[in-house]
Parts: sequence; C-alpha cells; structure tokens
Amino acid sequence: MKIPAMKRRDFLKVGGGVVAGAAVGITGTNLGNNLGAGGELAAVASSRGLTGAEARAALTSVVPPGKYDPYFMFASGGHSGQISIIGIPSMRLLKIIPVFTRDSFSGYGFGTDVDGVIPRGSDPTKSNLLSWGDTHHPALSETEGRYDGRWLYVNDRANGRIGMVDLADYKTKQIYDIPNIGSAHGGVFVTPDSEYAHVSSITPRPITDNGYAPLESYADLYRGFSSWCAIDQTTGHLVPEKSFQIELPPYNQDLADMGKLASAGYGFLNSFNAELSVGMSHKNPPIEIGAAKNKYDYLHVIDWKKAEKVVAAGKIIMRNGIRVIPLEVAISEGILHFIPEPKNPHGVEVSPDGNYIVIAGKLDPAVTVYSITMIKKAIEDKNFEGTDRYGVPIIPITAVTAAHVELGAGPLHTQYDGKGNAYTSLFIDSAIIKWTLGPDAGVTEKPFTVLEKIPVHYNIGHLAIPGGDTVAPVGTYMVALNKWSLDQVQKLGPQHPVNLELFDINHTPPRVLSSLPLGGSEPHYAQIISVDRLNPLTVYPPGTNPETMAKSEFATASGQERIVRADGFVDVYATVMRSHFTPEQIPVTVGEKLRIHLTNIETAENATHTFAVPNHNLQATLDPGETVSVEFTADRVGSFAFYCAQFCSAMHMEMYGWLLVAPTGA
Ligand code: K7E
Ligand code: CUA
Repeated sequence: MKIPAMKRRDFLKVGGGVVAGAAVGITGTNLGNNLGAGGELAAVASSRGLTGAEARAALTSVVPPGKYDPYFMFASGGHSGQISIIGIPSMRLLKIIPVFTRDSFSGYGFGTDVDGVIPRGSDPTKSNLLSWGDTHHPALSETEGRYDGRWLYVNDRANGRIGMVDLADYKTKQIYDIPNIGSAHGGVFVTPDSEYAHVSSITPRPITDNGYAPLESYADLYRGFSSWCAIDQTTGHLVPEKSFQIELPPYNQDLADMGKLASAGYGFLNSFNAELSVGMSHKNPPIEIGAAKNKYDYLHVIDWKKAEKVVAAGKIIMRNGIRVIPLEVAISEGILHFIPEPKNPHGVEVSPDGNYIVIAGKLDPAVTVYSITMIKKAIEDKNFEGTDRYGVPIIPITAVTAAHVELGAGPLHTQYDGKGNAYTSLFIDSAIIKWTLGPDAGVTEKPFTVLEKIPVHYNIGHLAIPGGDTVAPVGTYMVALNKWSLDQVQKLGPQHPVNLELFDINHTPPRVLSSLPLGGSEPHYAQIISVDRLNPLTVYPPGTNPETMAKSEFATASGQERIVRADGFVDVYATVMRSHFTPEQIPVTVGEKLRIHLTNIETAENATHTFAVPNHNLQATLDPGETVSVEFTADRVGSFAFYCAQFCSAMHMEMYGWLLVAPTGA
C-alpha cells in the first residue's frame, strides 16, 4: 500500500497529541478504503500509545521489508576495531567489516597464523601480533571532492595504523603500520582526489633509535608526524614508497581536515598541549590541567602541494622506511604555519566551498571561523607575530578570523548541509547547534547566526550528514552519534549501549525520527554516502583471492581436487559447494605441514560456506567464487570433523569431512 505524498504530508502535520481518529486527517478517498476516516493508521498509532509526532517520525523513516535505504552510513567502531554499515533512514545495522580485529564470522584473522592482512599489518618491532585496533575516522575515497564509492580508509587510534577497505567486496585489504608514529587520531582524511590518506600522531614519540626517551627531554626528543599516505589509483592500496611525513613539534596533533575548492592543497590540523605537559610528577600538574593552561593552541596549516614538491626535490631524510620532511625544512620552505586557536580544540572542519575553516573549542563555548582568503593573504604578506619555540611562524588570529560564534558548552564537531548552514555538536550541553555560515559561503542574510538548538540523548561526539564533509552535502538526514544512552534504553547490565539518533533536517526545526542504540562498541565519526555511488560485487569471478582481487594461483575447479605432497608440505586443493567438501577426507601424519586451498565453486548469490576445523582455532569463510588458503601444522593426533559453519542448504548439517591426523608409523 502506498500512501500518496500529499496526504502523507497532511498526516505528518499532526502535532504532539496522541493520534486519534479524525484528528489525523486521513480520508478514505485518499488513503484507500482499508484506511478510512479515523481508520487503521490512526488506530495503530493509538493502540501503541504513539503521539502524533512519533507516528509521523515512524512513517518518515520506515523502510519496509524488501525495500532499500537510499544511504549507507559507514561508522567507525571504536575499540572494536571495526567499521559498521548502517542503512539510512532505516537505522538498520546491515554489515560489520572487521578491519583491525579478528572476526570469526567473516573468517578474518582465523584462517592462518603465518600470513594475511592482520599479521602483515603489525610491525614486529613494535610489539607482537596486533589483533585489535581503535577506529575513529572512516574516510571514503573522493573524486573532485565527492565520495566516489571506491575505497574506505580508517585510522587505528591505538597503534598508529591505517586500514584500507575495498568497497568492491567490503573487505579489508591492507593495514599499513605507519612508521614513526605510535598513535593516530587526526584522520584518516583523504585529499579531494584521493591522492593521499592523511593521518597524524595524537601523542608524539621520541625520535631516538630505540623509541625511548625520558620525559625530561620531551621538548627536544619527542616529535609528532603528519603522514601523507599515497593511494594507488588502481587498487586503492597505500604505497609506502610514495608516501611522506612532515615532522612536527611535540604538540598533540588532533583532528584534521583537507582543504577543498577555495582551500584545495592545504591540510588543517588541530592540536592541543602546546604547554608540553607530560603528566603528574613532583613539580608538574596532571596532563588535563597542564595541557589546558594556555589560552591558545595552534592550528597547523600545511601546504601539502608544496610539500610534494619539496619531497620531489629530495629535501628529505629517510626515517624507518619513509621519506620525512624535517621540521626546519618544513619551516624554511613555507610548508607549515600556525594560527592560534582557542583552547584545547577538537574538531576542525572545512566548509563545502572550502572558504571557512571551523574550529570547535572544546573548552571554549564557541566555534572560531577562519577565512582561507585571509590565511593565504597573511602567508603571502608574511604577516606573522613571531614563532613558536621551534621556529614555526605564527599568523595573528585577528588577521584570519571571520567570526567567533558562541554556541554553548563543549563544541566538538561540525557538518554542513549544503544550504549555507553548519551543525555543531555540543558534548557537554547534549545538543546540536544549527548556525549559518558567512558571505564567502553565500550567506548574506543573518551570517554566523545561531538558528536552532537541537537536543540529543546524550553527550554527542560526531554527527553525520550525507556528504556532510564533502563539496556537495545533501541536507536531508543527520545522525547524532551519542556516547551515552542513560534512560533511553532498558537496563542491560552496567554497560550501556551508545545511542545514535536520526534527524530530519529537511524540516525546520529539525525533528528526531528514530534512534539506534548500538549493541557494539562506540562509533566516533561516520560518513554517509548515497547508495547509488556504490557498485559492489555480488559474486567473485571464479577462484578470486580477495586480498589481491586477482585469480588465486591455488584456485581449484570442480574435478581438479587433489592432495599433493612436495617440498615438505601437504597441499590440499579443495572445493566447496552445497552441500559438500571435496575431498571429504584429508589423511595426514602428525607433524606434517598442511596448506589447504579452498575454492567456493558456487556462482549463486549469497551461497557462502565456511571451513571450520575443531580444536585448531581455524575458521575460514568463503563467499561464492572465493579462494582461501590456510596453513597450519597437524601437530596433534586425532580425528577432526571439519564442517561448514554457515547454514547454507537443506543438507548443511551433512556438509562436513574428516581431517585424520594419524600417529607416526600408523
Ligand atoms: Cu571526536 Cu576520535 Cu573524532 Cu571521538 S573523536 S567523538
Ligand atoms: Cu555450506 Cu553449510
């Protein structure tokens, strides 16, 4: 049943009261006979105790069974190390992509102990195998400043890494453990044509050979790094040899954003702890006090186009396998400038036209809006008020400030709607402020004016609007990513879910539509893309190795299954399909090394199988067409019934076979 658009609007006009009968304004002629005057919709709302606003919100956001969401939200997963895909406006959780953390459902990290994305993404000099991460900032690849639906990058806050996801199959293809940084927060953000994925270190590290230095030498021996990881334009992989870093003072480089259009070629990094606080000791205060002493920290303005040229001219040093522009060179070549920014700021977000750089104060109840025109002029005129202790020129804040807009307590992040408005989250006030940009963004009436205060539940971090950080935002929906849920969800033990709230921002004032208490770990940032920009595979070409997206040399066709002993290995070339493994029996002797190459020879959509081996911590998932190789030593005698863990067919329970590990001499 389709509700005609006109009458739906009438229905939506119903205000706060309980929907009852004729008050809803539904007439039989317009809505079909089964929903006559005072009819079924009103009765449903009434019987469920829904107010008019709640019923209207439900109708505005429902995506009926079998129908699709027009938008996907790619949300980070905090310390789960994952990415979630959430349909907008349905707020249904559609998929979880493991990036830094092992996941037995997708077989990610349980297929092999010797190879694979996770082991290759751990620098063995840093620690042992890293099998978790802390994702904050997903970054969809862009073409001309718009999401292009090819790849997704995300940072690992915990370990200073970037994960790369291919949106052809929504799988993680690479983890790049970035040299010289121990943690990574500011980013990932991609340049407008996906030349680079950028991330900076949130806490500086010693530049000593062994990575250690006492905190007494913090100012001299600790450094931050801004990392420009080059993106291969065919595969989306990050290419270390083409990447570079810029050495920075040991401030805490926090969030970052790329310039676009008017500010293309620049990157902007917030920082805090210009005080160089190192924590409580006999004469020092705790970090949170020490790092909040000064009135200002420094916005880092980086001319990355110039940096590229300096790298090409060879004015670099090599440090741990990556090209680094030393701090003195960054200063002398005019790559790095500072602008004072109040006070322990958090988010920096560039307006869609690129003209305004909006700094959220965190400890300042306002956003400070810098103008790129004024920044460029100050740099050109060498209008500096001295340097910081490392010699970085400081542009006077008064020379570049277009506005200082009072919003409320705890501003964190800003998104744009493409209609001249900005939306800024207030963590402490649990609200979103809708305010206007200024003349450079085409706003002449009421520039830099607060329009609405939208309450959220509770303690919002980021917020997301479709394309909200691109050159072309679509001001339809807005999602508030709230850290606390308090009374919004029934009790689930002492740990509460985070709570995402969906708003209709087509409407003035914006209206809440629904919420998604998320039964997983905390998303920080999210990006929302129109689904028509995505073009995923439904099945792989036969024998595809998803890591390379090419045909695996171990791909096996039906009828070619075999077991080969050579070079000290037992190579098993196996196929899987509904509802059997071939071969079904794998006889070996204890101590033999196995390489099992499995190909899912299905060509039907959705026909996924797995290869689960009891007592071996082994679970490989095979989507249709996929080839996976697993490697392990048969180190214990026994008969192990491997099986398919995905319910694939009527004979799914019969889909198993035998790994027979005989004792020596049997
Ligand atoms: Cu504000 Cu890591 Cu982007 Cu959390 S960060 S909210
Ligand atoms: Cu294949 Cu169950």
